Amino acid sequence: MCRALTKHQPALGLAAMMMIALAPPEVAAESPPADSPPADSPPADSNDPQAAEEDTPEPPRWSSAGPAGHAPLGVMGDHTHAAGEWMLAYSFSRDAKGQLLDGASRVGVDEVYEQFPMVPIDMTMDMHMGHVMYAPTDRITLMGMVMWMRHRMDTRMADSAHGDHHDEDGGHGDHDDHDGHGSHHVHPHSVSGLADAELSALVTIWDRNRQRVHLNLGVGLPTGSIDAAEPAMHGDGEERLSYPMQLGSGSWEARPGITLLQQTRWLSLGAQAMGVFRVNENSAGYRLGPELLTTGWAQLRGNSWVAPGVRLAHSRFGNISGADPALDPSLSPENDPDRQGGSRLSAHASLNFQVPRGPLEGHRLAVEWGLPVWESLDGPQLGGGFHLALGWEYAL
Ligand SMILES: [Cu+2]
Repeated sequence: MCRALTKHQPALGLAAMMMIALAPPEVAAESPPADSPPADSPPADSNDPQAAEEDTPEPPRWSSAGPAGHAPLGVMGDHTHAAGEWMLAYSFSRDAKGQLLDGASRVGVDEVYEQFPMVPIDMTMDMHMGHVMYAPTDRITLMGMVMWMRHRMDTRMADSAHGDHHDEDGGHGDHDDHDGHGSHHVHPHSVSGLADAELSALVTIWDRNRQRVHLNLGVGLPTGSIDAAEPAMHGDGEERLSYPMQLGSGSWEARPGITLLQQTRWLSLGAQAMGVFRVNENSAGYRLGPELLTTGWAQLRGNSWVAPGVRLAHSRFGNISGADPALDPSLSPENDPDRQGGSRLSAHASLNFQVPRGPLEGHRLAVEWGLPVWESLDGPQLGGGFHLALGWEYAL
């Protein structure tokens, strides 16, 4: 993990700069560098809220209370808990993709169908996630996440056979000679099951002046399947589904990150940078590329029931190293290890609700909706679409 962190030092440097940008000048001057190792115990002054509270009428510490105390739903590991607190959460999310991109340019299905006998047209990823947090101390919060996913994809393929439409008429892309209806059809694929689970520790390294910084030290567990298949369309046996359809990475993963939080009277602000690094090659002979996710958000405080927010998220994901021998890259771009990477900037709008009193006091509901605003993909690859998430959270 240390090597991974060093490799992505620019991202952590960016995160540290964002933290300094968020901080008032006099505080920035005395801020420790973001990568300094956590001390054995928090500084005495930040550990004694009463002493600090006497200086200023407003609570000087960052607080997770209220609907803006949790980030927009799409940010994981955004907040920590006080010693002894548990949190249970469930969320459902849907990510849809429906546009073929090559680089930043859109490409038509017909165009890609001239190169590949099987072309992805759209994809839907549904996720049900259960999520537990527990804080053994004020400084450390532990988190576990379990996910169940369903992936669906529609592909255009030749009517004649799986991957041999060129042979039918003896020419490349000669389906255009037909009237466009007889030569191909849309075939739905679907797979569901457990995805990769995550265990992580959130370690607070800075907590004063309504600013908080914590490290996200996560491990991804290879609980999701990487050999999902469907019955072969011609002949007996099964055909393995493409890389994006698989539910897991098959590798152990290091997921280091850093989260910066700040509150003002009217705003809750945050930024997070996180990496996903696959440590080992999986049993199918490949390793998914590294991912680097950075996001920043702002939410309105001031209402005890609801906090609207906006969020920008950037992700950079690498191509696959190695290859699954069961996937033929000439059949579909989804089977090609070198057509999986890219970057994406997306914009999200969110609403967080919390019940401030009564029998349901403390229950939180959240919704987030987002769209990609810029994408560049090693394509042809599916992009576009939307993200929608609904969630419930309860701390006890
Ligand atoms: Cu929590």
